[in-house]
Amino acid sequence: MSSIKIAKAKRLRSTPYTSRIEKQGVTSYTTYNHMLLPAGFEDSLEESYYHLKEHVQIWDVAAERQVEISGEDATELVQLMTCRDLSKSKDGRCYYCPIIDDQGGLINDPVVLRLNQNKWWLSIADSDLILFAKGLAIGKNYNVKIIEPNVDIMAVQGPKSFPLMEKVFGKSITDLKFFGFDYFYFKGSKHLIARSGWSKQGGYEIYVENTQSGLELYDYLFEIGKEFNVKPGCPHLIERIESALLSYGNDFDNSDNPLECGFDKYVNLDNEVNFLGKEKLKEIKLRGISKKLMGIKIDHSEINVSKAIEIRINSQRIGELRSGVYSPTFKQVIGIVMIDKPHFEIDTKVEITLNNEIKTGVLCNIPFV
Ligand code: THG
Repeated sequence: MSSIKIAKAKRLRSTPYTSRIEKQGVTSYTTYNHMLLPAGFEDSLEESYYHLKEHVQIWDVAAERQVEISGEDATELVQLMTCRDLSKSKDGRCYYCPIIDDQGGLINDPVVLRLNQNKWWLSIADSDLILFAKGLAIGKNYNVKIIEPNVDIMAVQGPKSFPLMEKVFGKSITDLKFFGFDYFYFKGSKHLIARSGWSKQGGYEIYVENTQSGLELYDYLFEIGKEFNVKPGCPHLIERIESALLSYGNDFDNSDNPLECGFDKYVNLDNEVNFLGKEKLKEIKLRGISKKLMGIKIDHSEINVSKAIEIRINSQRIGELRSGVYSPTFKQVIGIVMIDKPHFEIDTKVEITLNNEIKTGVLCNIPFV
């Protein structure tokens, strides 16, 4: 593969951690919310995969930007944008929420944090949710304030994140439940920390507001993390596909609805909660979906996906592959595919052309087992 430099600019924002990860050997970036998101370090993809599954990594995920919605109509606006019922939500909890438009098309899939009744953070995937929120607020004449606050997330991921974080913040941090958050002190500065992160290896996300203290904490985690074999890392292609953590813009986008993407458990159509696209989703549910996001396993040892790749049966297109990687665990290529009706049945045999050769794949459910 050729390696081409990325041209930095103000528009392509750096993070407070950028200078540190560049000293630590970052080798590639992607962009996310108009910001740099590290995509690899000096270790190979497989080395970092095993490291993440056994030890602990610190990730610069500041590109997961916050959309802060506050004011007396904040809750109504947040609920208007998501098909997940937030009526029983609680302060100090995170909620994974599909954000949809009036047609039921997905706009984003943030982790939503309820700071309090009148203040929410939407920790967004890669689309300009803030513009959608502002447009709705203007149209609805809501009394809300919508900003992107200075919050730069640092994730601590991997099984040894638990002893590492306990060493820094004390025993109480291990009481945090999955998708709960609370405030913890580091050398006198308060930090919001959630038990969450874009891996299934366990860990935390530190929502750094006090940059100075956050950078000290970053350095400290590496200093005292030596005994846990801490390394810098980033969201991991193999791990996230195996774990079926979906990526907006890759696996789904505005042309897909939450029922097609398997987000059924975050779709509440049976009560009085008011959100955009609700009637549309009811219609779709009644009629049945016309395509479905699934997994695929392909007998092959490598793949590089930079655009959708056609999936066929007897040379007829029946869908497309949207993400894929060689999995050292399954010892084959695994991928995320969108498959048209009526072909979205598990164990269906399909064809895909990789490196000019026709390969055989089998459809399966996600997460992969
Ligand atoms: N953390 C934070 N912000 C984020 C992400 C994150 N913003 C962008 C992106 N990631 C949003 N996408 C996801 C996708 C999946 C999950 C979180 C964010 C996730 N899902 C769990 C699962 O699938 O098992 C749990 C969901 C649930 O049931 O509540 O964690 O990673 N801050």
